[in-house]
Amino acid sequence: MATGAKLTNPGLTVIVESGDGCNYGEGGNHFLAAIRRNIDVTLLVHNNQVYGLTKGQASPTSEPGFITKAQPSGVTSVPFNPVAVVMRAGFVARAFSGWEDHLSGLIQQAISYRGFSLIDILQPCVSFNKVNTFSWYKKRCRELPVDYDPKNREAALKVAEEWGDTISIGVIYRHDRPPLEDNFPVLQEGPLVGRQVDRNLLAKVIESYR
Ligand SMILES: Cc1ncc(C[n+]2csc(CCOP(=O)(O)OP(=O)(O)O)c2C)c(N)n1
Ligand SMILES: [Mg+2]
Repeated sequence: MATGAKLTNPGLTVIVESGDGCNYGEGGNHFLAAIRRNIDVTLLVHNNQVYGLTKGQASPTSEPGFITKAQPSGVTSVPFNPVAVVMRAGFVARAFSGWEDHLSGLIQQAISYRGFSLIDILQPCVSFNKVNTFSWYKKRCRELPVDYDPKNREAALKVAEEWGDTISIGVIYRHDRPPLEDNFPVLQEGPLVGRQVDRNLLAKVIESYR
């Protein structure tokens, strides 16, 4: 829906909000397509490392060994690393919901970036995740140093892979690449939303399917 809205009316600022399960699990195919296309939308993922709404099944970002009603012997799959995957697009940040001012600064940067931007926001699920709690994240989250260069892809991959006693927070990778809208031939004559529909032509198309 976000891709459709942006392509029809590129003047819109499009922000998508969703969970780790919805984005990296159920909607994973859309997520990968958006990265590859580099559509100019901002994706905010509320990553609590669990399917919360459906009452606590493991999500693609759940920790190995995480025990749930659906995974009683613990998760055995390797967790998905969204931050490392998005490096095919252009703007990827990791945030912590406990640092509101820092997070709002990241959201501003992501919105002004032209192309696909992801902020993976680490945040607790107080009902169904008793492992990755507020204090668990608080103990580990560290802001990236001021001299960190988000254009350095190799360094960014290392930071993205880091997931243990320290989890880096901030803009991990940023590189400029033309967004999908710039390369979409039909948009070169202006946004679709402002164009008139040729009713006669439309009637002919519909007629051809009868
Ligand atoms: C395609 C599809 N599959 C399954 C569901 C059922 N469903 C609704 S919410 C949800 C879990 C969402 O988890 P997450 O995105 O992590 O959000 P949270 O509740 O943790 O914030 C599922 C499986 C759905 N809505 N759509
Ligand atoms: Mg979730």
